[in-house]
Amino acid sequence: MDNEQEVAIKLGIVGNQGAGKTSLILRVAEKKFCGNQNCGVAVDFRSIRDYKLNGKRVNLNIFDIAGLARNSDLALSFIKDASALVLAFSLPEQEYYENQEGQLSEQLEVQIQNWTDKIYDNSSENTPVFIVGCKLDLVKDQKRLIPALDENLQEILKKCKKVNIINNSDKNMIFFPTSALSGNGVDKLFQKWSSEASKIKKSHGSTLKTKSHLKKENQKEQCC
Ligand SMILES: Nc1nc2c(ncn2[C@@H]2O[C@H](COP(=O)(O)OP(=O)(O)O)[C@@H](O)[C@H]2O)c(=O)[nH]1
Ligand SMILES: [Mg+2]
Repeated sequence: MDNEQEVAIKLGIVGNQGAGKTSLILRVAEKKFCGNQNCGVAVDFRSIRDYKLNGKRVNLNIFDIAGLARNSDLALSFIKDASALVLAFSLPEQEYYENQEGQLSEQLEVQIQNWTDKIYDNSSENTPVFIVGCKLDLVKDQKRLIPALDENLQEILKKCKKVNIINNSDKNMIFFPTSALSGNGVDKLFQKWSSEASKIKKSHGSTLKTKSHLKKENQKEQCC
């Protein structure tokens, strides 16, 4: 008989609608790419049972928080519940919005700032965050775009609220390029994502407070 307790790991994925979040999850959950699906549901929940992590079997519970729902209380509560988060953005969109001098547009900065604000205000302290570029297969000039994006993201993140970004140490980069179509980079990301989440899972629970919660408490203390 198997006496092993079932371990469930809560993961959250945020990012603008169309970034590629649902496709990323489906690549691992169903080992396939479902092209041209309409994945615009507000909060999508996906459970991956018996996922192999460090030789053990765990269940991954993933909350896919679509761009449209980013201000809803429900979406924010999923950010709070997750033990580790992915912030996804679309790679080919960056290539598309590049200006003639090859500089990347402000549009990525707005996205990253918006989501790091939400994560900072609503996640538990030190929640690991992975920045993930999706749809790598659609990038025409990867050799040029990827290092440029990496540099750009490092600059952008200096201006954002400080969240616990986990670097892509294998590639010496700040972000993880992936393709749900080819599967490139996806397994490695999920291994690291769930592994980081499992490390902080034990201390995860009602005792952990979000930063906005702590801010409110500090304000109360300072008050009369
Ligand atoms: N070529 C390609 N298309 C992708 C990839 N990931 C997502 N897409 C497409 O991009 C669109 C938006 O993806 P979706 O996963 O629904 O994004 P979400 O709104 O962030 O969940 C869909 O038409 C997907 O088929 C990828 O890795 N490669
Ligand atoms: Mg989706």
